[in-house]
Amino acid sequence: MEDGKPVWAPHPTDGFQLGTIVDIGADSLTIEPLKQKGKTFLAPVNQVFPAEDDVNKHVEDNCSLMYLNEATLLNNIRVRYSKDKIYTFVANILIAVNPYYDIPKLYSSETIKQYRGRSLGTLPPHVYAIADKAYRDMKVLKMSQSIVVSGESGAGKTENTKFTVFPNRYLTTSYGTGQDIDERIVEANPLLEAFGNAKTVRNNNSSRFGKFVEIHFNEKNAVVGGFVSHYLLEKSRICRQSPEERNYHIFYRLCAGASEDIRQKFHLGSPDTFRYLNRGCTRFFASKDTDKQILQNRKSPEVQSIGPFEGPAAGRPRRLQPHVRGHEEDRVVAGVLHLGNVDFEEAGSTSGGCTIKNQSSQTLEHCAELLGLEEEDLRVSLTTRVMLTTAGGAKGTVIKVPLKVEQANNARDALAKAVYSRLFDHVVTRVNQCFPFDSSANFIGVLDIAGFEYFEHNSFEQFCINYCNEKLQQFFNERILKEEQELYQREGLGVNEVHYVDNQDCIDLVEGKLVGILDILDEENRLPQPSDQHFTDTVHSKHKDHFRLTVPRKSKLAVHRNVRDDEGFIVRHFAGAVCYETKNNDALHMSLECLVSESKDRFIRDLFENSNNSKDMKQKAGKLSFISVGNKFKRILWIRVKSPGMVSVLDLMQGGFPSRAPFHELYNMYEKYMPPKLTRLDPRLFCKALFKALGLNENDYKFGLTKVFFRPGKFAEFDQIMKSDPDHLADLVKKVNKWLI
Ligand code: AD9
Ligand code: MG
Repeated sequence: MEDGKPVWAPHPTDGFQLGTIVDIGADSLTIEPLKQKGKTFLAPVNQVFPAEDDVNKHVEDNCSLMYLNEATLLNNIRVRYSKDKIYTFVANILIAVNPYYDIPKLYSSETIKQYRGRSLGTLPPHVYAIADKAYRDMKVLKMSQSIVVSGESGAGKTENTKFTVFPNRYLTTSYGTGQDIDERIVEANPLLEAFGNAKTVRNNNSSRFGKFVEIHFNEKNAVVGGFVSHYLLEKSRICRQSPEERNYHIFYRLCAGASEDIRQKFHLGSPDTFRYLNRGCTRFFASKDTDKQILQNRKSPEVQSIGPFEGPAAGRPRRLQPHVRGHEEDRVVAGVLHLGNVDFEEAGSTSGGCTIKNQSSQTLEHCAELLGLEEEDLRVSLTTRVMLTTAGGAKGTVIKVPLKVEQANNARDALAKAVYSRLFDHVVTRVNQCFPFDSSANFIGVLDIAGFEYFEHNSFEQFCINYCNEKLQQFFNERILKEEQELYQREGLGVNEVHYVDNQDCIDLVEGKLVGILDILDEENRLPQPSDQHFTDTVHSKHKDHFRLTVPRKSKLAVHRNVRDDEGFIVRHFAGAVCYETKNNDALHMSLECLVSESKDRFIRDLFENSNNSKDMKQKAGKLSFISVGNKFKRILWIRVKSPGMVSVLDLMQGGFPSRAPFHELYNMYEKYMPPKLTRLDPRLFCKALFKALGLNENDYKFGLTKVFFRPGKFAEFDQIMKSDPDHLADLVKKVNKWLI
């Protein structure tokens, strides 16, 4: 970095701040902010980055920045954001910033038309440009394509997914067949969101499940149908939410939006009367469309639609008419609410067990009625656990073990979680019945899955999400690497190697055969008496000195709960270290599972019979695993919004030639400094002559077919030389002339 040149330095409170280096220490630099002269601060050497000459200028592709680094990238995005330009490329990756308001015309049908059939980079960055590339690649390569949307909560993943695949949105509008598939997909989405989205502190409509939406096309590349797969619904939310968060939308919509008839039939009251709602936030949000509708009409479109599954377009013939039967889904939702109100107290006897509190007896009755169970069976199954004993040689004797109050609370919650998550599986299956297709040639899939999560308490749910992100990151790295290498090859650069640090060791730690955490967990479950503690010990003993794994310190785990200091582990992910607790209270006792799967109610029975994922889904996606999703990504385009991933991509690109500029652009930029003899050359020769004359180090740049590629920071150095003082420039011109002769 040159003396006096502006740099970006990390500021304790203000992200990156523009300043100049005023002193250089052993491993830190003293920075004087441009805006506050004299108020210096210290910054680590490796986190100070050179700034562009004009920090107010912005570019559509970050790769055309002269200095491409974390700070210039963020600044470019910030400058664009301030002008309502929320999309920016980094090569083939699209970065989206959430504007939190509707930018006029950004998603209009004119805009859709503009992007149709246009190559990436010919129009300003947009999610439509990515969608169109996916479509054109599918058409040309005759291969299914996938778009991965990732980022932290509230970043805009789901909105961008919707702009891509849903009606009046890109793919179905541009390439639909004129049938009403597009509309059906859009009608089904609110239903999915009602059961799978919730208000959190970060997003009033946060998706608490991951989804892979496929839009299927026929041989003629016209839309024929769709399919949604879902992953990892957040189950803990069903029973408990933090004070400012809510349960899934459907609970509130049912309480406030159901007809009087249904309210009475299902014994519904206000959200404040239910334990599964009243420990979180029970407010409705006038700003949210659906909540507003509930408040105004006391009618919720989702509640209307879940019964006969007709919704806003009721009356229109459907290609497939899901069988009509009452308000089953509402009934199960209500059943879960009543289940949550069942309270236990210590039994007076010496058994050490518990009984259901007297005042809960009506609740129990309602719950049993709604879930099609015998009240007495439910009572017994909630307060005892069936065990198979081999003691005393009496093989296979069934005994009932009384549960303590805490254990019964856990059993009740485990049942609620199991019932609701099965219901969610069912909702997804019903949604899929709305846009069936007989056969399809290819699909375009969009993966909308939660980004890296790190809470105060992290459980298996976070572990799965973070593992998934770790896999995506690796896939992402490989993809970018491959794309960079392909570009270098296309441009004839003769460079194949890009050096980068990968995260394979972290992935091995999770999914390694036998010794991986997932296999250890499976193995534990096969033991006659599996235990959290034994599982945790095995994980630690199998990975004693693993760089990615450590034993948590007491203080980390035992904050609010009575947790032993060794009941967990810390995994060092690409995006940061996370401490996971291994205590599991979610296990559904066999007796409870048997009870519900033998319910008198056909609907409930079916939920449990058709096990976790619908048959449809099993056939389509194979065993539900990240790998099967991962394998679907034949060609990948990415929409990224989160910084740890972005930083790691930058690191990766820095190993190659991250900055690039087409010959004609360089020509236009420097033409005015050069003699006519040179400017008469075509842009490629012009650049060649110029570079030769400048005597630039050939390791710092490469000439491709259409562009010049630069090593990190070298584009800017070249620019500095070009814009240096007049004497130097005159010298340069002489050199160029000489070289041309
Ligand atoms: V979460 O991980 O599911 O919690 P997402 O999906 O990343 O999260 P979402 O798409 O739900 O975030 O966006 C949050 C809110 O931001 C939306 O409800 C919109 O109100 C708002 N948003 C996001 N993107 C846009 C946009 N391109 N234009 C306008 C937007 N508003
Ligand atoms: Mg979302």
